[in-house]
Amino acid sequence: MFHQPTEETRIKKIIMMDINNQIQEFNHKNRAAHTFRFQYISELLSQKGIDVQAIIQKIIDFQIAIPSWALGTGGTRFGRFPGGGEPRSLEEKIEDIGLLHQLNRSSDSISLHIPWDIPRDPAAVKSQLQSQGLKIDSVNSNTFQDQPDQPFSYKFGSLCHTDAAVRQQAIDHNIACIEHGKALDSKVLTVWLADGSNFPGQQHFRRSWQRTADSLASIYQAMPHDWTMLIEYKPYEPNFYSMVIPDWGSSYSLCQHLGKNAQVLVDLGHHLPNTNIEQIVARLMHFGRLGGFHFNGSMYGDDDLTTGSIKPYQFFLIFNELVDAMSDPAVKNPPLAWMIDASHNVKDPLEDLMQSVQNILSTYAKALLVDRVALAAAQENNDVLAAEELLRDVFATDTRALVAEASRQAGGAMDPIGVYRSLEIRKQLIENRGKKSVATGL
Ligand code: RM4
Ligand code: MN
Ligand code: MN
Repeated sequence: MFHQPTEETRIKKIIMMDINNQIQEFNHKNRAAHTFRFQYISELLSQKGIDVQAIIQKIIDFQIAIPSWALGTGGTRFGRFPGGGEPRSLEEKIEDIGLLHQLNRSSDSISLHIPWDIPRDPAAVKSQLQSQGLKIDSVNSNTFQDQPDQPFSYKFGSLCHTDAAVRQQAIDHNIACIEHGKALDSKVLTVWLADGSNFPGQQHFRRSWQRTADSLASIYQAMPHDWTMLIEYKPYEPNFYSMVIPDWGSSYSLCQHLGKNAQVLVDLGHHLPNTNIEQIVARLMHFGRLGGFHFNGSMYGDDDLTTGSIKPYQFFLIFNELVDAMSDPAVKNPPLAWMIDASHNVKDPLEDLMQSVQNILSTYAKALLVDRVALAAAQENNDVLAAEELLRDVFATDTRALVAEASRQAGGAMDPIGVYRSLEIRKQLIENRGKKSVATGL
């Protein structure tokens, strides 16, 4: 059941109201150091003819959705080590995201995973979202786990299953997700399938593909005309021999088959080591088929680490392609849905999310600084060194003061994690929700 505001949530709301004052105080205290750093980068960029305020506005406008399933402590198949104060209900998850958004002004939406977070009382959810300045981004279906009350098992797949009754159950679940989304004004359904096989011979590649394509078509037909279906690929896990949708080419082909409202979703961790993700991004945008993006950090696979923590240069090169295509009027790609898809095993989930947002924004800012005219000239002249150095120079530029300034101008904290720590927010959440509270999700 959706929780009515209880005494404890009422108390916490009072604490949250105070945060705005504390943010302003904190900003004021650190003003001198910030001004020094901001003036330095502003002068540096102005000398290059860059409109600094235009860059700041772009950073302010860049909003990243937070998934409802990533507010608790993540685990591995070996264990889980919760830090306490996890949100116990959808209402508390929305509160956490509202808090994040107050701090950084860049997390204005939430992605829901069904059935981990079923909005039982959509009107109440909507009014809570509104009061916290938030909205629903996408609804995400889950046919990778069996629910206690479902008649058929997904052990051998969902939309690809050999049994039509299992496929229908998975189709119906996706349609139910669309209904939940409609009630909350979402317009995006994200489909990630765990379907695949663990052993050679287990699954017929062509037939399982065709069944998946047909099932997706049934879901696509049930979608309102102004909705988008995002199809996410992943090379392995939970199936290790084959996945029905392992790569961008498979997602792309399904989208082509379904229609113009189907788009590919790139999750950064869903690639084998050393894959040239920036090239994939450029290809998909060239085709007008990149619809969504899941940010996270990866060492080997779907590690779901902090965005930008492992390969910051590659992350910058990916953003460079995104910005290049987004700023090219010849590219007819729709606006992208940005989301963090991470799992927090050893960090405080809220701190980890803020760290990811900071890394995303500072990397986006770098990509905005690339001199695209000079880069194109170097490329046309085959001046390899000049082209590479243009990128490396921007990558080495410290853009954090631009992000801090954007947050300050938007009413947020110049140092969101600093404020969060100095206010001991996790301690307050533990006091309100308990040490052993458990969030649904990863
Ligand atoms: C998958 C994929 C999906 C996410 C699930 C929880 O690996 O990244 O986007 O919904 O995990
Ligand atoms: Mn994902
Ligand atoms: Mn994933």
